[in-house]
Amino acid sequence: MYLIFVHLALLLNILNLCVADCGCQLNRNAQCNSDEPHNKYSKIQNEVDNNNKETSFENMALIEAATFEMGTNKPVFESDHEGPARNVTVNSFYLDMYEVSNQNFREFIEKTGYQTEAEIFGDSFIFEMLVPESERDKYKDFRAVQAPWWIKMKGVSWKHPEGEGSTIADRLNHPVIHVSWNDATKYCDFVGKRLPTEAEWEMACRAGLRQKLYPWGNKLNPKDEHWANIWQGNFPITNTEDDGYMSTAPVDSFPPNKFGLYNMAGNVWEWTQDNWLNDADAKVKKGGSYLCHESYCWRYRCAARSFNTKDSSAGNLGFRCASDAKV
Ligand SMILES: *[C@@H]1O[C@H](CO)[C@@H](O)[C@H](O)[C@H]1NC(C)=O
Ligand SMILES: [Ca+2]
Ligand SMILES: [Ca+2]
Repeated sequence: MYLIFVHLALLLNILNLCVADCGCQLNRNAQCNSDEPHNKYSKIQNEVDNNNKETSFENMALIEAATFEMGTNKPVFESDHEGPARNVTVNSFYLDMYEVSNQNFREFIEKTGYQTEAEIFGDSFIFEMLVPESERDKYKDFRAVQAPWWIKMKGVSWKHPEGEGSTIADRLNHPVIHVSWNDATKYCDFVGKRLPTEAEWEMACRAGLRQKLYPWGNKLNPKDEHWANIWQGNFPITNTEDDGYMSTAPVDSFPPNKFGLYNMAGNVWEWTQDNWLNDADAKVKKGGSYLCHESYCWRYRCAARSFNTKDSSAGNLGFRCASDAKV
């Protein structure tokens, strides 16, 4: 009976991959039942030489070792394995206060000549509303099957977030996007850091609060203010931009949580070190993004989680780095 249950759970999980409704689980090879392995492209060739091992703790928060309740007993998305709540102990570590910005990432590229996977593949996923209306029809065959509001667009990369004509010059303080897990790992390594584990990330998100939904508590809009960059309106048709942003916001927008961390909820999803279930090619991401709305992707909660394959990139997925604290 138990085995049947496990098999059913696995099957449901696989099904979930194929019926993912929200684009939260968008992967480079977003076609289901395709026999193309998502690693059909060769592995990244451009190894980064890290001669910059001295970690700077500037703009990092020291998070003291603690035991915290990870996950929830009231999962919103059962198939995401948000539960059960369990006590997890995490050692002291440092975490970037901000998502890695375009400016940060550009410095890395300038010093290393690194090429991201989106640049090597020649495309990345972009939300349709960010493509000029006059051009959207051109891409009708390039939409993700299960999440047609995602367009796999040529020429999209971290420095051209909406394709060749676009630039990051006007948003250097916004989070870098269109970076894969492999790219994020290379960046963190170069600055003498690493990606956070999921437990570290979630403990940092909760900032000492027990079983609260958001980094600041349970109310989405305390004091009738916006505390995160998410979606307001009717997804995916209208975004009222009530919080001020249709797409990414500067990495220091909105109030920080009690640990001094900005945009743990919303703005861009953030890669973590952990594998998704037993799949070493898929990595856990946390925090939700500017595309999340309670009606279809209520994943800007600390307990929420989703994943992408390591080589995937999209316009709502970034990262921040962590570092061990010397004891
Ligand atoms: C975690 O530990 C605390 C303190 O011992 C306890 O009160 C709480 O019930 C534990 N939570 C879980 C989910 O086991
Ligand atoms: Ca918004
Ligand atoms: Ca975030």
